[in-house]
Amino acid sequence: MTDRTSRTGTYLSRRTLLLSSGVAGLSAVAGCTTDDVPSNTDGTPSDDEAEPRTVADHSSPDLEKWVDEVPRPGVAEPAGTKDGQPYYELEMNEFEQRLHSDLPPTTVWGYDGQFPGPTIEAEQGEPIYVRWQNDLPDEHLLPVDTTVHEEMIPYDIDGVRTVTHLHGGNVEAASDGKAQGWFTRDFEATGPKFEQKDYYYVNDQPAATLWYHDHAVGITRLNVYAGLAGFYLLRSDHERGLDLPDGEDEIPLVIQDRSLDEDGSLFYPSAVSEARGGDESYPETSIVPEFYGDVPVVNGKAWPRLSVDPETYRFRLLNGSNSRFYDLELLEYDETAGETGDAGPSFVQIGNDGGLLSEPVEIDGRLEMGAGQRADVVVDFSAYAGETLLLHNDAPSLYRGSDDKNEETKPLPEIMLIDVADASADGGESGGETDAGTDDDGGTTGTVPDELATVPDLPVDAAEQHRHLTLAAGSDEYGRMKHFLGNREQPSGYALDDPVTEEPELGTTEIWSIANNTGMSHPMHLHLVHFQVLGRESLSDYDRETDGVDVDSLESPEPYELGWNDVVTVDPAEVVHLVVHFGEYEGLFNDQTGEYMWHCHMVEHEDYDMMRPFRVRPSDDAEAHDSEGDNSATDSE
Ligand SMILES: [Cu+2]
Repeated sequence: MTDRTSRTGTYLSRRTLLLSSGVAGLSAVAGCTTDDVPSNTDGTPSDDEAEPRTVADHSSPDLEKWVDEVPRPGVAEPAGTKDGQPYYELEMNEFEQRLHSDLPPTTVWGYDGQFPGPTIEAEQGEPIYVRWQNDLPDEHLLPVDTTVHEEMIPYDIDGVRTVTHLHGGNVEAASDGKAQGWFTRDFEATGPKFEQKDYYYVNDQPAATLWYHDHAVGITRLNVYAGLAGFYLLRSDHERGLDLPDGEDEIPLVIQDRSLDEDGSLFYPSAVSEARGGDESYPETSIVPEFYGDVPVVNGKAWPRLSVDPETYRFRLLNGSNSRFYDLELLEYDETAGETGDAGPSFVQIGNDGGLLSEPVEIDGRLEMGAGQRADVVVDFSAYAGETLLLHNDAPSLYRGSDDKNEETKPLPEIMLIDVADASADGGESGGETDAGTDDDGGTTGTVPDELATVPDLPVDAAEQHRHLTLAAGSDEYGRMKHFLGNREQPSGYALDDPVTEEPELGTTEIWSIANNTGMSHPMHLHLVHFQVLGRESLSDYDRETDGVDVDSLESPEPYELGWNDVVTVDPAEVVHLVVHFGEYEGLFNDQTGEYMWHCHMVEHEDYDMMRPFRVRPSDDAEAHDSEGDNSATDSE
């Protein structure tokens, strides 16, 4: 009762505060239902002083499911050449796009008028240049919390800060798209780490499903949510030689979750709900701890359906959501009854974040994807002619963490419907296009070869450095939850702008052990490099004072964690051990030095404050050589 009284007092003080500052629309604060929340869409102009809106107060319109066909993202075309290489200009802009047939068009952001942005088709060994142009309006589409990194962000400048990161790109530091390398429209203002307008992607790494997305410090969550993301498919002769499904049978699918208003506009919360700790002490417009939308959006369509023939397809799956985990499986589905049945065709995983696996892996059960992760999978629909399947997700929002029961973090089970055409309709619908695949003798993997690529093991014993890293939770001056990255020397974590603490040497192999001291799972991402997952152990078994890992004693990586990864999920109270090589390795990847980032890929966490730089320093040999040069120059003076 005491608590109840004090909460009432909280509401009153909040109400008083808002009234005195002349802000209308208090029902969200007073915890009323959705019906009572004034809509921005009732004809009154909405402006900066719109009422705070939390996820708990909001429900998206009740849309009919499985109406629209999943579109394919467009393909980017070079604008010309630069230094003899293809040169792209991709413009970030604001436009309207229909996310569902029954909704008015939604104002979104994208690249070249597309959400998701056009796919860049790149070729191994053929570098390209990209100029990421910012042509966005002066004002952000979504509510901006100006307390996030206010010490380093000039929130009063005109224009929206953006910077595009090629996720999974083994690229030079100046083209990495780091958080503080932002720029506004026409490069009018630039961040302290901005270096150049044209990014150079050397494409000297295995063929892989990469993607590009915004990375501007403090507002990445908002820029990505508004739509700034797209695919970057790196291909190679080797991959083509595998004769995997291609053309119409290769489909990139980016899975996102959004919340929408009745007028079709994107909803993103401007305040933290009470259930997540929000109270009157929080800033007027506040970053939220995580974001979970109630509408699945695949390639920019809400509740979509995908029509396939009863044959083998290649799906390039990308979790492009802000915070949400997915645990995916195809289930038989009775569309009339709205009921799921038995398991459908399994995912046969052929590639991971950083390229092809050594051999196909049939996923027995669910395929897990944290934010930012890709899964290159093959699915054989030949036994499901005429059937309907559901792409089903059973991951709770906070995943294997705590506090996953409150209303705003509810799961999103239904993602996409798949209609498998009748076998008899195949010839008519495909317009005479036929696929090879008559030589299927590989059992469950259909036309997929037994050997896909050479993925050398990184030798753990050769690791020259063992980094003991931490994920930590804390709070800010307003009492809001905040996450940090730390290490053995400072387990409670560092600020983004504290001096660089992780400085691997080019040409060396390291072990990165990431210990999760928080109450929820985090998908951890390293820029520049791809790593291999050695395994997991519980925090209680982990000795952070001792270097070296006994791999045999660890819980093995999941089947979908084999090969080259750039994101790995670390659960609460566990340690994940990675082995990573910095620089070229057995003809794979390339040498780069300089500053990059590592961070949680839940973008709400990345913004606040789960992101740190690391710096790859030149090899000691090179440094010795450089200092010799310096000395001789000094001598000659
Ligand atoms: Cu996180």
